[in-house]
Amino acid sequence: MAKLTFDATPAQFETSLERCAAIFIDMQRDFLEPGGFGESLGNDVSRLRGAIEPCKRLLTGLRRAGAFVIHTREGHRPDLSDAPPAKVHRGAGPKIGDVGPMGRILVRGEPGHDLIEELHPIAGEPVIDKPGKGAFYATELEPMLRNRNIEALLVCGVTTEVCVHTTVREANDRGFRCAVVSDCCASYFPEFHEVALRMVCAQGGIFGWVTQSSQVLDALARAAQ
Ligand code: TIU
Repeated sequence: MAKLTFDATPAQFETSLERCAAIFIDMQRDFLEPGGFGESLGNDVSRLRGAIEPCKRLLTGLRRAGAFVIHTREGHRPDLSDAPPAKVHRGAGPKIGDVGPMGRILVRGEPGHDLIEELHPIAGEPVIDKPGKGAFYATELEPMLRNRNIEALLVCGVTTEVCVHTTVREANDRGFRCAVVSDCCASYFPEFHEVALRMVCAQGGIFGWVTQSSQVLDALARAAQ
């Protein structure tokens, strides 16, 4: 096993290249570009774009090291049969399923639902389509991780306090150890980003660990030697 060890809060994170997976959560046009779901909820989508470059750099290092990379997308079937009415009818602006500049909002197969071009998956990187905020709810993520004997997750994506946090909580309760990569996550609310990260690693790491992409990149380079 190739050891993967890096500094994190509240303590050093130790796993192996073989037993960890990196998960990029919802880096979709619907959240990062104007005219999608994020904006329909009243958000300034430009706030998320700072995470793109760190994610790109980390993805390059992960691929070079041969790490297992998974992407997720939040979205619904075109008939919205998997979209709870309580979710569809929330908010004051356009709704899930309405037509916007990037096609129907948060609907699978529409341009806005796609991952941003900078972070498109390559062959061998599964894409999980999820109807909820957490990546485990109503998806095949858990068996996919168990089948590969994965025990640790490197978590990146948007938004920190919504889909990243929900996924980390779901993962933690299932026995996976999560290291959230702070500069590879972003929120429409900078203060929520900061507090969400603090919540993950408070109380001795109640939900997991928090680190930076530079730490993970150094560790990947060491592990791949
Ligand atoms: N609204 C918001 O901050 N996030 C979401 O609705 N989904 C994700 O975080 N992916």
